[in-house]
Amino acid sequence: MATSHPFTLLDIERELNEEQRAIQSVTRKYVLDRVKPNIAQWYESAEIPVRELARELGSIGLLGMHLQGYGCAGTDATSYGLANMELEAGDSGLRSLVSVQGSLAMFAIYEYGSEETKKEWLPKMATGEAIGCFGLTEADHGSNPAGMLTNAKKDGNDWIINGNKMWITNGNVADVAIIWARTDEGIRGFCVPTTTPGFSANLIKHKLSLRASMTAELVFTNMRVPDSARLPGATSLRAPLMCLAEARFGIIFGAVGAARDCLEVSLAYATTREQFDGPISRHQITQEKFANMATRLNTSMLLALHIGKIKDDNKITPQQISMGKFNNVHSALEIARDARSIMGAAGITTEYSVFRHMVNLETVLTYEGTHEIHSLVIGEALTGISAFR
Ligand code: TGC
Ligand code: FAD
Repeated sequence: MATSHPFTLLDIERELNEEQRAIQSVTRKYVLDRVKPNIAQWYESAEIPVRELARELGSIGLLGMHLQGYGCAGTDATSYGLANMELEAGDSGLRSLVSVQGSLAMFAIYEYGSEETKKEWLPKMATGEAIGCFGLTEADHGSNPAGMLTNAKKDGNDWIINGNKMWITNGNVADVAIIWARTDEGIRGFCVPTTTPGFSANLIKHKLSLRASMTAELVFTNMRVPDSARLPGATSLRAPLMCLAEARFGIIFGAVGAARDCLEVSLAYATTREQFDGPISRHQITQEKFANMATRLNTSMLLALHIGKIKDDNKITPQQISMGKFNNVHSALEIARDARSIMGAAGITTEYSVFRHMVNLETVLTYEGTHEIHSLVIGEALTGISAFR
């Protein structure tokens, strides 16, 4: 018996309502038509048409889709998760584009910005006309953003910002940057047009993972911004960490998408690839790999949907999100590695998606809180002891 879809075994799709299925199906079609035929070339050349894609993703309502008003679609969290899943089945870089735009940059403005800032930026970010980036990480402060050195000093009604941010997705193509900086009163967020004098961005080259995504260093040199650029609702490190919780939620589903694609591709390959006078799918070791992969995949999907339901009930905690990312990204990597091994030499090329997903997932394991950081969040929840320091 061959199953056409890895989720058929547990009939997981019965968990979804009509609207969620519709959003998933529109996103899946977009990925099939627009991303799958081009992604290998974008990945190899490390050039992705971010502006074009942003407009297309905006036109199908995927940018900031879980936010209400200001041109955003206002869907439930689970639908947003499912869209992330389909996007990441295409490539983690595409999901990153949508995560950074909607969950980090737009969410920061939506949750913490003034009404004026929201009206100025959110509608054009929802259509993809304007691209946002989110600058939290610094070269020496990745897992520990509380140690950031980028600083903002008050000067009359303005702020002068100095410092650097590192590893910033779309930093070199963004129209607007959300910048987190230390002030005399604590950590604050600023919404800064990238045309502001003193702002510059340098593309980070030679990445071997997430090549279909731009990553940049941001440099701020005596960058003067008015007090209206400050996000008034953001009054401590809690604000950027709340944004991260939004984006991590999308990754919980996204990782399932990358893993699903690996399983589908390797399953199709194994049923047609012959060795020792028959398909390699008949070998017990290969079947055990598929059993592990499918079980991990379905478990991850159930976890994602469970966390989606809690988020839709507005009861989600950071610890629950950490457990979702901790499990689902790690499982996706295991699935990708098994898929790669099943495909032998063919598995290492860009002709198939599995190696690309596998190396992308190495980044996904690191960004939005490393696997170790999430294990410590869960450990703290269980023991009551913080082991970060
Ligand atoms: P700590 O003292 O624990 O917390 C400070 C305040 O924040 C609150 N909080 C959270 N709120 C929401 N969500 C969370 N996950 C939260 N974690 C903590 C906390 O309650 C407290 O609030 P308050 O009101 O009491 O002040 O902070 P800490 O300095 O000890 O750090 C804790 C730690 C290590 C968990 C945190 O620093 C952390 O998560 N580090 C990882 C950094 C990280 O994930 N960076 C990601 C950068 S963005 C990115 O990678 C984008 S990738 C592109 C893409 O998504 O595709
Ligand atoms: P480090 O923090 O130096 O960690 C190195 C190792 O030490 C890891 O294994 C880590 O788990 C471990 N470690 C650290 N502290 C502890 C501890 N207390 N206990 C146990 N182990 C620990 N950031 C942004 O702000 N915006 C973006 O748009 C963005 N996009 C990114 C895109 C890409 C492609 C990449 C690769 C990164 C991006 N990041 C972004 C940065 C990302 O969030 C950081 O890389 C991540 O938070 C880890 O920081 P680090 O790389 O400095 O690693």
